[in-house]
Amino acid sequence: MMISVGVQKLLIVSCLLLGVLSSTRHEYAQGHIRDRDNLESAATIPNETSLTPEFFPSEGSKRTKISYGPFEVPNMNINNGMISHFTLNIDIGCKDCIVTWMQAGLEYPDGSYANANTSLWLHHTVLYNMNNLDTVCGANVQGERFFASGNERMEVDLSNSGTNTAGYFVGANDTIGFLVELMNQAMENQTAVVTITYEYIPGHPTTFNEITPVWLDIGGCSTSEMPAKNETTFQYTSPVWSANVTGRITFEVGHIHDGGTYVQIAENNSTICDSQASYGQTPGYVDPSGSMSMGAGMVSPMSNMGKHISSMSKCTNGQLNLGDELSITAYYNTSEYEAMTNTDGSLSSIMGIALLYLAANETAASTTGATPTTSRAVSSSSTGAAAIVTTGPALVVGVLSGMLALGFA
Ligand SMILES: [Cu+2]
Repeated sequence: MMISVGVQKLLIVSCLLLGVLSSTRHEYAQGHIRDRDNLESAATIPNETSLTPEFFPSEGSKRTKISYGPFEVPNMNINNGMISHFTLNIDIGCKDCIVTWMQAGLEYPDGSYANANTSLWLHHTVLYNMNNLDTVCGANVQGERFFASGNERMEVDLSNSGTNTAGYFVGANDTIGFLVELMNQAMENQTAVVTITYEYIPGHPTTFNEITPVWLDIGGCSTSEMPAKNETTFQYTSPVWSANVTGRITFEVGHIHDGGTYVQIAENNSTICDSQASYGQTPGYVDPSGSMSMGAGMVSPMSNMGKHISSMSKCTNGQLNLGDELSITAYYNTSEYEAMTNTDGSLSSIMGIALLYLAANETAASTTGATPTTSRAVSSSSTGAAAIVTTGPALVVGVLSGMLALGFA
């Protein structure tokens, strides 16, 4: 077995992560991480399928669908059917490339579709660039969270269908972390394969601006989970974040859980985006008949019963300047839409997140062809910034301090 020095370092980090994370049940929900006592590495070699690229063909763009797993997901009577996996250093199809589009999916090992109608949920997946700092939370979270998806599986269309020469740059030596949380609402164990499709341009064309991801969360930098309330309307607002980066917004989308209606993004107290939830738009997002969500013989008081969030609307414009104050508010109406419950019937916690993507240092007036920049956002809260670096033991320190800061004492 060939193990390079670099890989050995990663294995050390990986072991440390796994060792620390598996030692206790805890909540460390930044970036959607929630340990369910079963963190492990997806050891299998990912499967890769080439697809036809949709944007920037003149730049030699490529589209590839990568499968991760398989993951065994326990039945609903074990830990509410939830399981989490964290893998450090996954293959995303390219290095030294500009990623312009991403979308997650969930399948069975035979390639067939898995969703709420088959009682298998892509509860969350998150990608982290371990070599960068998170723009909003700095060293208080691990790495830079540049992609996330709930079961609604929204596309992250960084270039807005090829109308912006912009994308997320992945460096040749960047290490990508992959978190996935899966949920099984069936009485039997199920096996899932997570897919992420990436469209990218090899290299870094000089005409392309680098995208900076901005993760805003009702839990701020300490958690992504808040308690739900039943049969009522309620909302949570995030802490205000003062922008430490300038850029044109190319894409923004919210994430909430069932029971949620929309995520509002405010800039300097004005709404710049309402990301609205839609429910049950396709059969995958409607419970199979005889769902366990209501007992036999009970009549649903809600017409939306058994329907789950199937998409969130996006926004594709806006401008962020240094010092602009950003916040989000997640709105819920659990009278109208059924909130998620645990196996024992108690309410599951909810989330409220918005991901904004900025073409860094670009202004709204200068769209395509703007001067590219390699500057990165440096978080004002990143006192431990230097800890996360590309090589050596410092990476270990950085990851560990990031994890410890998540409060699992
Ligand atoms: Cu969530």
